[in-house]
Amino acid sequence: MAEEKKILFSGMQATGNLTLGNYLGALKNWVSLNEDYECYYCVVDEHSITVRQDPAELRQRARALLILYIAAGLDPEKNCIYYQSHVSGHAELAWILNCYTYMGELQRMTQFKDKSAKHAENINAGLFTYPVLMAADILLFQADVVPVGVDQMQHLELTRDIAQRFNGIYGDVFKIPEAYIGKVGANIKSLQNPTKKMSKSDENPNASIYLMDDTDTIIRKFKRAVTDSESEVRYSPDKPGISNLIDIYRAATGKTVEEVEKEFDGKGYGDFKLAVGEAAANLLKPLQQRVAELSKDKAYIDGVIKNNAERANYTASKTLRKVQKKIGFPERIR
Ligand code: ATP
Ligand code: LTN
Repeated sequence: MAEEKKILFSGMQATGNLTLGNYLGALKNWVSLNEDYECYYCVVDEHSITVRQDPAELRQRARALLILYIAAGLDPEKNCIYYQSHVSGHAELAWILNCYTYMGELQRMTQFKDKSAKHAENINAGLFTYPVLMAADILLFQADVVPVGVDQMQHLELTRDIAQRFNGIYGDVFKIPEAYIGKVGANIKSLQNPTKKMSKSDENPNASIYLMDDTDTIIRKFKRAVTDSESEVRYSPDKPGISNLIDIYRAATGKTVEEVEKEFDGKGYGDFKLAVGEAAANLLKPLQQRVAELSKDKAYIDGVIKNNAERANYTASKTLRKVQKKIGFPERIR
């Protein structure tokens, strides 16, 4: 009998427009993982409301993100792609786990400190307990591995602590998840400040390439990318701007650093920036076309949403029932 696949869970927030960094660093690398793992990719819309959202915009962005998952190549027959808000187990388990998480642990979370400084007018309890909802996401599916960026490692550590604490009291209820360290995805930097990562919440639109940017915009942004005062296309720690552009070019074309350096030997930054812009635009064009096609096929997307929510609910409820029983909630009468 075939060995059962390990479980992988990840999620993205539907806030802001996804960038080339999100694509090259995460989404693009997720596509082949379903060969080795049973994969769950959630649009974490419940996390989004920790910051005030416009309802129509949230609904539209959540759907756009779900479509983008599929357009990037995640086959919804082979990957469970769904909205967090369609599986009530997330919120139910989060409540339970809240009672097994200490204030002190949450006070230490750097994302909470950053976000509460940024949204000083709305430091709500949800923002504080955000990591507990994330722990619930992961533990609900008994995930073995979780692909996350370094900024989320602290939340994953907390998830492990909560799971171990719970298991210590009630026996082996939760699988203890690990960070997924696969083939390391590209780490893309801001075009305006190449020592900072490219981020969808950057206030300067020239700092990020958005996945839906058109070719002219992409080329213009690369033209304006901050580099150095030399003119040699060479990969080096003291040339963060050019090194970032080389990384993007490599990721888009599959070439090696040596090949790129050779290709632009004797040419200036102008030629190189144009080539990177064209390569990035060519990489994104098929993705954009696929998004446009899928967006028109309402019946197909609605079908995916319905079927995958059912699948996710089925799996989630198994863990939830087990947890409820362990902690002493009364049995359901059928
Ligand atoms: P925000 O600006 O709202 O914090 P973000 O753009 O940093 O968002 P996240 O939602 O935190 O993105 O991350 C989604 C996924 O994309 C994560 O797996 C993260 O590691 C990856 N990712 C984000 N930015 C980059 C980047 N510049 N390079 C590589 N991977 C990235
Ligand atoms: N907090 C994450 C998004 C997220 C997530 C998750 C990632 C929510 N739940 C579960 C992995 C697993 C972020 O902001 N990138």
